[in-house]
Amino acid sequence: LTDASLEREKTLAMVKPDGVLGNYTDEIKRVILESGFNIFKEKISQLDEEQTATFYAEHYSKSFFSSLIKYMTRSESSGEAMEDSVVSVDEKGGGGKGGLVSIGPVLVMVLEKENAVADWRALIGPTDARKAKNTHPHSIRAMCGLDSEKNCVHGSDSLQSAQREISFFFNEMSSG
Ligand code: RTP
Ligand code: MG
Repeated sequence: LTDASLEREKTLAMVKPDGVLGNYTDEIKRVILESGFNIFKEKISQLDEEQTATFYAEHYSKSFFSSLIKYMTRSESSGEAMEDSVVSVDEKGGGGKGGLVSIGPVLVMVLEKENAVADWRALIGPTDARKAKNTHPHSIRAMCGLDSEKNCVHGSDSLQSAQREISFFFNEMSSG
């Protein structure tokens, strides 16, 4: 760690399964770097239902909670992109039990810059991607989101959330 990286604010960014499977990762990372963030850490991960429920625990009582779990774990088939990803996993023999195996890969990144939490939230735009397309046409959710659920990316909503979410994904003893 350099002194500079210790001082700069950090936030957790995630490209959700629709963003990864829609091949938006490179474009999103280009926008991140052009906007002055440093990508301090990154990894591809895969959330199961329990991990998603923990990550989004604040929404446990919301009407959209079970739908959110399915979206983030990609545990329910819907649409052609989904079926394509299922087929490719099966062809690679990814733990198939004779049936379809669905996966919801996510790319998680620790972004750092001055005012990282608020600036990343501003860059991704409003939760509802349909609204983003109308009112924030240059936002990331306008670029790759679909609606109020399938919105392509996540951003920590406070410094406290950022600390919790960064340790949720990056607390391994071996990581630097
Ligand atoms: P995120 O936490 O993923 O960055 O999104 P956010 O702060 O903009 O929105 P939040 O209220 O925290 O909601 C978390 C995620 O739940 C899904 N959602 N679905 N169907 C719905 O009305 C609805 N509302 C929210 C979205 O995937 C949202 O990002
Ligand atoms: Mg949120």
